[in-house]
Amino acid sequence: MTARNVRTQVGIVGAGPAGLMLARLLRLEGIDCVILENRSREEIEGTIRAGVLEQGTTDLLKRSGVGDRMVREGAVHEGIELRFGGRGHRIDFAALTGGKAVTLYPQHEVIKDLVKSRLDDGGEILFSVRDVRVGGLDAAVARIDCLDDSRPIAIECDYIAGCDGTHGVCRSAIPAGTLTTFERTYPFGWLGILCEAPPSSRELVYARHERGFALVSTRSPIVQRMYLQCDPADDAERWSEEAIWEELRTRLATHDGWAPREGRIFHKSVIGMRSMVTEPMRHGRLFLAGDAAHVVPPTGAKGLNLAVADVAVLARALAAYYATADTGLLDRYSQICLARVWKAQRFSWWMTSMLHCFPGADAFQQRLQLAELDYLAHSEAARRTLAENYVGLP
Ligand code: RFL
Ligand code: PHB
Repeated sequence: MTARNVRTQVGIVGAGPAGLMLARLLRLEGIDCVILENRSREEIEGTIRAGVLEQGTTDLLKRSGVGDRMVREGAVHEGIELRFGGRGHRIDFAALTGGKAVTLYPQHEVIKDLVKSRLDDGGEILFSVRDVRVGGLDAAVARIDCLDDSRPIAIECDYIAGCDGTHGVCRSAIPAGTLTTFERTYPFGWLGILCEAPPSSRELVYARHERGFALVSTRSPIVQRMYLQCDPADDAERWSEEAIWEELRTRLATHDGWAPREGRIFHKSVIGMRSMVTEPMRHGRLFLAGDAAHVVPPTGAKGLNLAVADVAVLARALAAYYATADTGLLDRYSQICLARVWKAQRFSWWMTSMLHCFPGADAFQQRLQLAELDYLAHSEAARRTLAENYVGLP
C-alpha cells in the first residue's frame, strides 16, 4: 500500500481530553494539527472515567465554543459533604470561594462534544492507528510514524504534543537520563460502580470509615456513580451486588439513618491509586501534557482538569510562537505547568491520606486522621483551603 505523507504544524498523539482540547484551542488560533488515536471512536466515547469539572475547565470549554451541552446537561455543585464518625459536614464552595462551583459532567461526554466539534469543523482524527512512533525530537523537523490499517502514515511537524496518557509511547521516546520521575503507589484501590438509581444525595459525599473510604457521586437523575476503597488486586467480578451495597451502607451510615438508594449495578471496575510527576514536561520538539506527564489519585478529582490546564498553557505558547517566532512561552511551558501540577498533587495526596484506611496504620495515625477531619469540620479557614483547591486554583 502507498504511504501517506502529511505535513502539519502540530502532531497530537492521543484523543483524550488533553489531545482533543488542544486541537480545539489550536483551531481557534488558526494553527494546523493532526490527531492520532490508537483506539476507535466508539471506545474513547464509551470509556467511563472522571466526572468533576473545575470552574476553570468549564469556563474554558464555554469560551472555546464546546460547552453548550455541558451547560444544558451538567449539574452545578456548590459544595461537597465530608462524612466521618456517622456525621456529615458540608464544605460550602460558593460561600468559601466567592461563588465558585464545580460541574458534574462525565468525561466521555466531554470527549463526545470535542470529537463532534472537530469533525463538524472538517478536522481529521485518525482513529485506531497502530505502531505509533515519535522521532526527530532534537532535529529540525519532528516526525510521527504509524499504521492506519496496514497503510504507513508519516507525519512531519514542528512540534509534537504527547497527550497519550499513562501508557502512551511519547514519554518513553525521551532519551533515558533526561527525565526525573517522582512516584508514589498507594496500598489500596477503588471499586467504582454505575447503578440505575435516583441520586442518594444532592452533593458528593466523601466518607471515612474504619472499614475504608467510600464516595457517592452522580451521573444523571437516573444513573449514579459510587466508589469503595478496596484491595488494588481485587477482581471487580468477585464483588457481588449484595456485598457492594452492604459495604456502601456500612461505610456511609449516619446516626440519623441515611442510606444510599440502591438499584441495578451495570458497571464495576477496580482502579489503582498512584501519584506520578515527570520533570521536565518537554524534550526538544515534544511536549507532554495530561496523564502522559503526571497522574494523581482520583480523590481530589484533578486528573482531567490538570490535562485541560496543561493544554491551555501549551496552546497559548504555540499561538505566541506562530504569531511572533518568540519561543519564550514554549520554553517556560514545563515550569508553568509543574507549578500547578505539584499543587494538585499535594491536594490529591492530602485528600487520599486523610480519607483512606492505610493497611498497618497504628492508632496514632488514625487519631491524626480524625483530628484533621475534626479540624475541617470546625475551622472555616481549613474548609476554605479545601474549597479553594477543590474548585481549582487559578
Ligand atoms: P487519557 O484520557 O488517558 O487519553 C489518552 C489517549 O491517548 C490514547 N493513546 C494513544 N494514542 C495513539 N498512540 C498511542 N501509542 C497511544 N497510547 C494511548 C488513549 O487511547 C487515550 O484515548 O489522558 P488525558 O487526555 O491526559 O486525560 C487524563 C484524564 O483522562 C484523567 O486524568 C482523568 O480521567 C482522571 N480522573 C478524574 N479527573 C478529574 O479531573 N475529575 C474526576 O472526577 C476524575 N475521576 C479519574 C476519575 C480517573 C479515573 N480512572 C478510571 C483512572 C475517576 C476515575 C475512576
Ligand atoms: C466521579 O464522579 O467519577 C468522581 C467524583 C469525584 C472524585 C472522583 C471521581 O473525587
